[in-house]
Amino acid sequence: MSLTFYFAPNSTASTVHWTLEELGIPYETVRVDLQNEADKKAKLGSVNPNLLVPAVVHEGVAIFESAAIQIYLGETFGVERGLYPAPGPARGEALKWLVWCNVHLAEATSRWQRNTRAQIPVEERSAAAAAVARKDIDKRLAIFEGALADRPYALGSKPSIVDFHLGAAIGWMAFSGVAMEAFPHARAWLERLQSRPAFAKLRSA
Ligand SMILES: N[C@@H](CCC(=O)N[C@@H](CS)C(=O)NCC(=O)O)C(=O)O
Repeated sequence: MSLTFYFAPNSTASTVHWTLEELGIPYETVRVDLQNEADKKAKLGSVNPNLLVPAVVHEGVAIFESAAIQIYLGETFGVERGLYPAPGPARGEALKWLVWCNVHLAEATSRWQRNTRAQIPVEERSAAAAAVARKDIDKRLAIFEGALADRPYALGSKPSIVDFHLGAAIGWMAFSGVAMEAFPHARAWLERLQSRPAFAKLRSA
């Protein structure tokens, strides 16, 4: 089995990194310097034409887009390890949250970043757009907060790849200054997840 993981620390790749650590499968890493165009082209050029991390190459096949990678890892390795549901309604719920995270939650997050990050030229940023995006993040976090009202993890009583994916994304948001006080269930969920040994491994990568 050969699996190579292309990543940068503190990036969207942390979603997949968390899953790989929790699965406990062997993998090699290629660390990409996202500030260095030549490094991105050299390492990602043949793997992800978007030149973005994460990407994986499994048995010679390149897969990009974090949600697609999580679904693939879940189906291939996660079901037998109890970290991803077998086909059926629970699988549907897993897919729902993975896609929601990347399409709906990430949309507001990237709008917020786009209008606040110091790397973006000031004339291309809008304080008004940033404020709208920030409110949208809270509205979307409230949806996940509601889902956690009767369960400790996204799919029920046990943690799954869905939690590692959302945990990395929402953990990054909290780290970037999104206050979690209004979302007590999500905050407690995040604390539970971040106490896992796999999370410590991401932080030292
Ligand atoms: N939709 C993609 C987003 C990936 C993405 O935006 N990755 C960022 C890091 S957080 C990246 O590689 N950026 C490099 C660049 O913009 O040059 C996914 O979920 O995999």
